[in-house]
Amino acid sequence: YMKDLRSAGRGTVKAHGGFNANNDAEVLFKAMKGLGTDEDAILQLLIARSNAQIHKTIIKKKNYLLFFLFISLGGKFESLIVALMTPPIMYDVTCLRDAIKGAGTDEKGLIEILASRLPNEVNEIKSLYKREHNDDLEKDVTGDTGGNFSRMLVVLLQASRQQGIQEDLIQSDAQALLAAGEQKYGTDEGQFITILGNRSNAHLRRVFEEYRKLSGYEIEESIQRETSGTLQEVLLAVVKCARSVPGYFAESLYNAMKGAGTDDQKLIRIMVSRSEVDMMDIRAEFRKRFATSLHKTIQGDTSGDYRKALQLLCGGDDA
Ligand SMILES: *[C@@H]1O[C@H](CO)[C@@H](O)[C@H](O)[C@H]1NC(C)=O
Ligand SMILES: *[C@@H]1O[C@H](CO)[C@@H](O)[C@H](O)[C@H]1NC(C)=O
Ligand SMILES: [Ca+2]
Repeated sequence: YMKDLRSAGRGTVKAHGGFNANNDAEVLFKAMKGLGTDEDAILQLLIARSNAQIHKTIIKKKNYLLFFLFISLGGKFESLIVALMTPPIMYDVTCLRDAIKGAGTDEKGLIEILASRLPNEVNEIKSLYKREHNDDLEKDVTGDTGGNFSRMLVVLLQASRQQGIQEDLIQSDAQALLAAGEQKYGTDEGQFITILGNRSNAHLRRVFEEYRKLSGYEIEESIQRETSGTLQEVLLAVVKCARSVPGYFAESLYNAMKGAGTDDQKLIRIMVSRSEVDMMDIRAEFRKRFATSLHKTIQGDTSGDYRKALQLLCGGDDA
């Protein structure tokens, strides 16, 4: 499916037709060696290549390239370039590892990745995590989180969503959600976890529609009333992804930049991980939901080479 998405051409970063790994390695090497670094040359080249092509280039001059890169760039710009040079599944593994093993736990990072990735991607992430760190991702996640939030993350990690729409379950799922929340004193959180964690996105969209007819509420409103804290956050993320993954990321990008300060970690993570997948759709959703474009928001919130790189990943403005 990921391959389908990539070849559907909804990304802003694409494979370059006249690609030659030797030539690219040469250009990058020249841009990085000597005094100073030609950031512009690095950027222009990296953004005009797919991640797989960047990989073939790096393999050519592996150690030198990374060595020069690390001593040359620094800060947010370096984080972004290193992210661009990392294969997608490896990048997810690195972000998850950082979210768990860094100081404290980055629950928002865990939620973003586990709620939005497809079952087959989650499975690839788990095996690569094991190979890279010789640890079990599920064990690491449960070691760092607790309660029903932890249970929901485990269900997402099990990646056992049913496929398609089960017509005979739509009505009973909507009814079960209503009985577990609005119609109950307290909340049966387990019921929310089971339904939101195990059904396909297409099925969930039908359940939400039925839920609104039954109760008069959007499912988001009920989740907000019936749950709290990180469990609420992960359930809302799953609902938003079921409605629209690009919509979820457009909103996340908006939140990363709105107000004073910027969540650069999140900004980099989303801009890089979606650039080959669905950035065109994210841009369109951003424009639709907010009174401005993603390109202009980046313009106002960042600066220097970092801004230039993010805007290139954005791929253009939307009027
Ligand atoms: C988690 O959900 C279960 C099942 O709904 C419930 O019995 C339990 O009290 C919940 N745990 C917490 C900490 O709220
Ligand atoms: C669904 O989620 C629950 C956790 O609430 C899990 O125990 C169960 O095995 C999952 N799978 C199915 C098919 O319901
Ligand atoms: Ca209730």
